[in-house]
Amino acid sequence: MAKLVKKADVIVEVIDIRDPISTRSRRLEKIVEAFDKKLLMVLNKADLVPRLVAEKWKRIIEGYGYDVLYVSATKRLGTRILRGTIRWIAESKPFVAVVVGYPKTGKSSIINALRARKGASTSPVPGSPGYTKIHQLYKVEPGFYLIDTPGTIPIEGSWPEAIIRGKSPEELRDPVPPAVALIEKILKYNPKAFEETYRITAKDPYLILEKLAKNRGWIYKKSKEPLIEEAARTIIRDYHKAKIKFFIPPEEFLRKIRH
Ligand SMILES: Nc1nc2c(ncn2[C@@H]2O[C@H](COP(=O)(O)OP(=O)(O)OP(=O)(O)O)[C@@H](O)[C@H]2O)c(=O)[nH]1
Ligand SMILES: [Mg+2]
Repeated sequence: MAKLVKKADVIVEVIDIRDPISTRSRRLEKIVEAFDKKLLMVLNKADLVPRLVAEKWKRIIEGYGYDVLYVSATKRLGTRILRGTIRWIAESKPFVAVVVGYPKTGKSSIINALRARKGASTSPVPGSPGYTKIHQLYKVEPGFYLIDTPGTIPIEGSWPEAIIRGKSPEELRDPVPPAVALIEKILKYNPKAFEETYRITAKDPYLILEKLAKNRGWIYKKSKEPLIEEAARTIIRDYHKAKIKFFIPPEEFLRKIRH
């Protein structure tokens, strides 16, 4: 990561706006500061939160002295401004901006959105949909280059983000505990999240997993018990795919740091 930062003129850190504090990397930011590079923070998936919430998060992070934008890569909101801001921060051409961030925050989607005018192909690694595995250089326009990176920054702290972003859901040996923690977190901030996404009204995480498994027909052949592991993987996957709506209220963060 340090090598990559050293090579870049601008570092674009992609953060999931539903939970900016646990999806930003202080470690990355420190490396960027150590090399005295320019950093732009991009709060992505802004289509999933109310505009006012996006504005508040932007202001909070700006308060720490960073340049911040919020965008929706997939809905192409704010992406023109993003392109202009990267150009502006880089100051002169040619330049290379490297797009980094935790897995599944939407780095590749952002690059696609920035290159949209070219209508270019989107998948840098054929045969591995969704999972960026190599560093890939893209040209946005003459003199404006972007590097996509796999989500390989060491994931700091917080449970369950560290687990669910550390590996793909398929690779998790026991996906149930992190899924339960994720469900609890989501329910805390949006009690209707699972009703909205799966029409499941239950409020207990295990019941939600059971219901989802039953609804989808995932049951152990012999015991007829619901296959909650599969449901757990699905919820983690759908959370990454931004199918589950919730957000951490900025006010809660402000209250916490005041105490
Ligand atoms: N709703 C919504 N979904 C998004 C947005 N950006 C990305 N996604 C979804 O989030 C998931 C992950 O996006 P990617 O662009 O593959 O994320 P990434 O950071 O490149 O992932 P890795 O390369 O695996 O680390 C995909 O299912 C995207 O469709 C957004 O702005 N809004
Ligand atoms: Mg990617």
